[in-house]
Amino acid sequence: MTDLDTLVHAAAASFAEAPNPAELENAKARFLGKSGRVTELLKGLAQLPPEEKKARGAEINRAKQQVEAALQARRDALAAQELDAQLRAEALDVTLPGRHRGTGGLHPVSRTMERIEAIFGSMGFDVADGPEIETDWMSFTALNNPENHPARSMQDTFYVDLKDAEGRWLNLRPHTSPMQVRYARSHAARHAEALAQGRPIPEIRVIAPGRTYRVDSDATHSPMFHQCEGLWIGEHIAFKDLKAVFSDFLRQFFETDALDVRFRPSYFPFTEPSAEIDIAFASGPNKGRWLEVAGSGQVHPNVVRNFGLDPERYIGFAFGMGPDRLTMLRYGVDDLRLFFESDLRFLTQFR
Ligand code: 2NL
Repeated sequence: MTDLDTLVHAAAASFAEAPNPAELENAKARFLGKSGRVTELLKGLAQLPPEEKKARGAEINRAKQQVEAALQARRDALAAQELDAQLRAEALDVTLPGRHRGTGGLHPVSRTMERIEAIFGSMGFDVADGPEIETDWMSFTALNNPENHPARSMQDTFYVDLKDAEGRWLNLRPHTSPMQVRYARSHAARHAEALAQGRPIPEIRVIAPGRTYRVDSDATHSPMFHQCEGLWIGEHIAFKDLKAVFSDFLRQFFETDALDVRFRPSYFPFTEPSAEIDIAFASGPNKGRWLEVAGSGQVHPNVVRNFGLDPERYIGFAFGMGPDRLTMLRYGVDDLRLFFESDLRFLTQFR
């Protein structure tokens, strides 16, 4: 083996040991760099007598080409290794099922809320929305609830372990009535102005849909449920208007005129007289059965006074219904809890 063969072998071995491109370039420098072993040999040619130079130069160049070939081979091998590793790391299983971009849909109770808002909207009702945490006065006192009424108890109402800035205990509103009180009171300035000018006051015609809370939980009661209350106050708003408005609403909501509506005397602290509203379908699974769908009545004078209005002059009606129950009736759902379990197998049926 000549000294050049040894050199080529040493270079090939050294390239083979380089585990990555950076170390391979270091190894290259040791042989082909400015003071690498091959370069030193070429520089040494100058000392040779002219007759030996040509042959020795050709041998060194051949050796240099072999070293360069070994270098290129190792570069290619390392690049192939790297590509291989990358392909393995980024491997895709093209047989996996694709991910669907599901189409969203409205919750069935939201659909009901939207229908209620659209129907009452078409009858000129405004829609009011507001706080779910309320004061005692808003939830109970303003609505003529006696100081020791059981609805105020911790067995019925969720209290918040916090007082407001005035030191009053707060509750999760047990109905949406507080929002109607807020709405009526916020219009008091407009009313005062109209009165001062001898004009009739603008009517209060509003619905308040939203979440409400009570200590109650079974197949027909959820601690969080929905309510939609309505209020129409003016100078000549009578019980017949309640009957017309609500009967019309029910027939539009259930999309049928084959529907009996009954106003059955009842009692609520905030209305006098009061009535439970029942309906009976002329066909379908509930055919001929009276179903309770809302409470209603003529707003109690004390409540009108708490709106900031004179009960001798202003009168009207209010009603309260449960959109959860209306949704159950409309779609034939028999367990309220299905609405709040977020099971897509149930919810996607309403898309
Ligand atoms: C029920 C009872 C009712 C009202 C709600 C109401 C609101 C104000 C003033 C007077 Cl601000 N009344 N709301 C009146 C009668 C009945 O609902 O059982 N709902 C499911």
